[in-house]
Amino acid sequence: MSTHHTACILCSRNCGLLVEVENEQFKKIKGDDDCPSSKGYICQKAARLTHYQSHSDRLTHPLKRTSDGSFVSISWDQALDEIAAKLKSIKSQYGGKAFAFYGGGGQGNHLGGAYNQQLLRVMGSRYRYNSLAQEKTGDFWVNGRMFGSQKCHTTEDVEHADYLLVIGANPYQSHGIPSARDTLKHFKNDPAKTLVVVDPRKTETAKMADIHLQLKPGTDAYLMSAMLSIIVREGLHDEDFLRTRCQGFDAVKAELLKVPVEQYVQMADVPIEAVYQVARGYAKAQRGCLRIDLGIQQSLNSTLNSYLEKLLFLVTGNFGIHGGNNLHVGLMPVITDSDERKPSTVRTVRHGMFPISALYPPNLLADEINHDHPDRIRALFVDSGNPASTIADTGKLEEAFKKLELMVVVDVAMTETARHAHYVLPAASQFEKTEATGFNLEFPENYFHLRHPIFEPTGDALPEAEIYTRLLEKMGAVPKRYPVLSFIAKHEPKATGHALFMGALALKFLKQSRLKQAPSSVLYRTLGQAMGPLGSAAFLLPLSIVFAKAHPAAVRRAGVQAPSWKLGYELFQRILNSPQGAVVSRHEMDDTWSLIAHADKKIQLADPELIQLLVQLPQQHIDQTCDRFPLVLMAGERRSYNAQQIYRNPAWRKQDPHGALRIHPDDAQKYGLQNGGRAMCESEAGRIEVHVEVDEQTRPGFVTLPHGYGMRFQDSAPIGPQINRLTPNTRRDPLTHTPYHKYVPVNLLPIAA
Ligand SMILES: Nc1nc2c(c(=O)[nH]1)N[C@H]1C(S)=C(S)[C@@H](COP(=O)(O)OP(=O)(O)OC[C@H]3O[C@@H](n4cnc5c(=O)[nH]c(N)nc54)[C@H](O)[C@@H]3O)O[C@H]1N2
Ligand SMILES: Nc1nc2c(c(=O)[nH]1)N[C@H]1C(S)=C(S)[C@@H](COP(=O)(O)OP(=O)(O)OC[C@H]3O[C@@H](n4cnc5c(=O)[nH]c(N)nc54)[C@H](O)[C@@H]3O)O[C@H]1N2
Ligand code: SF4
Ligand SMILES: [Mo]
Repeated sequence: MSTHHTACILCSRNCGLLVEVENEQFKKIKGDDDCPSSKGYICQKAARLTHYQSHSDRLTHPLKRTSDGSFVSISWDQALDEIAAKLKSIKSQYGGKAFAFYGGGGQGNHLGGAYNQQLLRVMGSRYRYNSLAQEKTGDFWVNGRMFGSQKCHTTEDVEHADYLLVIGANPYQSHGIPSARDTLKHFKNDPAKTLVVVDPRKTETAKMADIHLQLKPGTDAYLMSAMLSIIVREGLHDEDFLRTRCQGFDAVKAELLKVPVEQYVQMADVPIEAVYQVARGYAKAQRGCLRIDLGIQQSLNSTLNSYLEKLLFLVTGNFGIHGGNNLHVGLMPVITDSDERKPSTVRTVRHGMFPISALYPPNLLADEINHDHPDRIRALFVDSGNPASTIADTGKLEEAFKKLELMVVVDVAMTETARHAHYVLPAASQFEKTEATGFNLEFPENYFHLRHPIFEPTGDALPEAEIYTRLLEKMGAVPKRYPVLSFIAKHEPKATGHALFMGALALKFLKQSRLKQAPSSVLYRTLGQAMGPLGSAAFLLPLSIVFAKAHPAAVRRAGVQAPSWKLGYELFQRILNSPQGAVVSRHEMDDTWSLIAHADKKIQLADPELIQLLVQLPQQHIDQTCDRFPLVLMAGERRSYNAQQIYRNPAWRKQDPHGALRIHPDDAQKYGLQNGGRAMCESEAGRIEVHVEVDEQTRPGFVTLPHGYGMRFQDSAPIGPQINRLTPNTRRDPLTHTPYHKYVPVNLLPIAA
């Protein structure tokens, strides 16, 4: 028996775990008290990680699809030789635009991203599609305008807040904030703290709240505008903060004063006194904090929602303070900047869509594959995602997949997407390789957790670092050996802290500039080889050096001590030597201002495109239901027993085996439905059968189906609802094309027992 530090890989929190292992199996899983970010916290899902690590649908060998649709096992060499040849022929015939990449990292696996993005570069393509562009790109785009770069991402210091406003999020189930349930309990039990929840359903989080505004779905833009209007009308805005830290408040104020408060609150259908109470309470709070998520990011007016949400914490000055909202740093840059106004912007062929944070919207992927233009997408790599289940309009996507000349899936399990691929490549699981999270979004303290491998890879599975490096070698994009670099990496004394190696590497890139397309693979084959099992993390060395150079005082405050030239190296060593996770920087609150990317270090409140969204609000439809589809479906609710597409074996669930549709008793009666009965749920995109759960907590007119169901297991039929058969890819934000998953007009018809 052995004990290991690792982390849960089911959600972005990546809580630290201490696991006992026996006979290549998890024996015991508990929260790791030594993990500096989660400090022992876990939720009920982590103890079942065996359902991810070892199950019968794990991929064990590279597979190739045959003409009759079945798969045969082939060797790695055959698979990668054939894929390399096909990629090269597609590139030479059609150019880089014919290639797209989907996914590239999930809830806990972000090292692979450093390797797979090299393939895009080598193919000469910019088309990275990723789930973040199903939720967060509206937010990133607004950040670009307000803070000067899409890299400027805001976070929330929930734990130290005394007034927490949660809009469109259910952290009790979905987490996303540190130690969510404990933190919420503090709010519930501490009379000095106030919790407000804005949600059409009385969720587990709403039940703990002092005030719950059970608004009409899709009306948050009206509610937030009304709150902002009340705040400026009553002079509750933070004059001092707005003058010293922001630009453009007067223009915003002029628009907010025009808001018809009563009318907007009526549209949201919540009590007006409660809205005044919340607007005043939040504005006057010492430490007011705002937490938002998919409820406003995947519903009507989502980009405007992202703007209004930020105005709420900026206008009230709840920014750059303990217990407020803040900008943050990060060692591994998951969010990048791609300002579409730059001439170098590459747009998609069919929709002319630009990238946001270098990501293209999944909502458009099927259309960009399935059309007649010679520059359409012809080859697709999918890694760490299951788009056949998770992108809007599954039916359209399945049609599009048939048009691909090459489709390759890299996954740990046989997914719904993999079933459509020409080649399926088995990745080592996140407990069988070195891995790390990229979602370290904390401020003022930031962490990094490099997890060490615990098990041997299953069958022939390989880590992504090895898969992509081998593929690039076979494509002739990188050499296999680097004798000089490897020699230096192996023999460099500790005293020079990899400085000689970095110097030699820079020289190599200077001489052979095409290697700059694949720096992670070069590091992996040289320094990585000298690092043993942690070799795929070699690319963290230059990132650590850059990070230490940018934030030397914060890195030193975190306890890393070394002269400036060696600080990055020491930080790298700390990361390698901290299997329980490491603190990498400790900032001072005032560092927030230096993180703003605008040259004047001020926040731009009144970008004309943002103001325009606000001005246009009165022209938007507040109700998109109709006689044919009279109910609003939230397609994709986080519950106790869903975890993305990660746990495939249904045996992990203690309840809700069917992933039932929740409906208010009055609606159940109206539509002739019974608790435990079945119904046909239909939308303009498709229809699926669902199980009915009558639920007092949801708002009449609003029904919910869970995220994270609809997978097949051991060749079974789909288990639970395949929600994206119901979501049309046309219902989306007009600017960013993020889907309205939380607002799908549907109808329900009873199915006789
Ligand atoms: N258990 C579990 N946890 C998860 C995941 C999982 O699969 N399972 N997935 C993870 C991922 S990838 C993400 S992105 C997060 C998402 O986390 P959340 O966004 O917190 O989760 P959701 O349940 O999708 O939606 C949040 C809330 O939005 C509400 N809502 C729906 N429509 C509206 C509306 O019009 N206005 C408002 N104000 N609220 C509305 C819903 O009732 C719901 O309570 O969860 C993460 N955590
Ligand atoms: N209707 C509707 N659709 C939604 C949502 C919704 O609320 N409603 N939510 C959206 C959101 S917020 C998100 S984040 C997406 C999530 O959807 P996806 O982006 O598709 O991601 P996951 O469901 O997390 O799937 C992760 C995949 O990675 C695989 N995997 C796990 N570990 C590894 C590894 O180490 N290497 C490799 N190569 N693969 C691995 C798993 O087997 C699984 O197939 O769904 C989106 N889709
Ligand atoms: S599911 Fe999320 S909150 Fe729960 S233990 Fe895993 S990482 Fe932590
Ligand atoms: Mo997500």
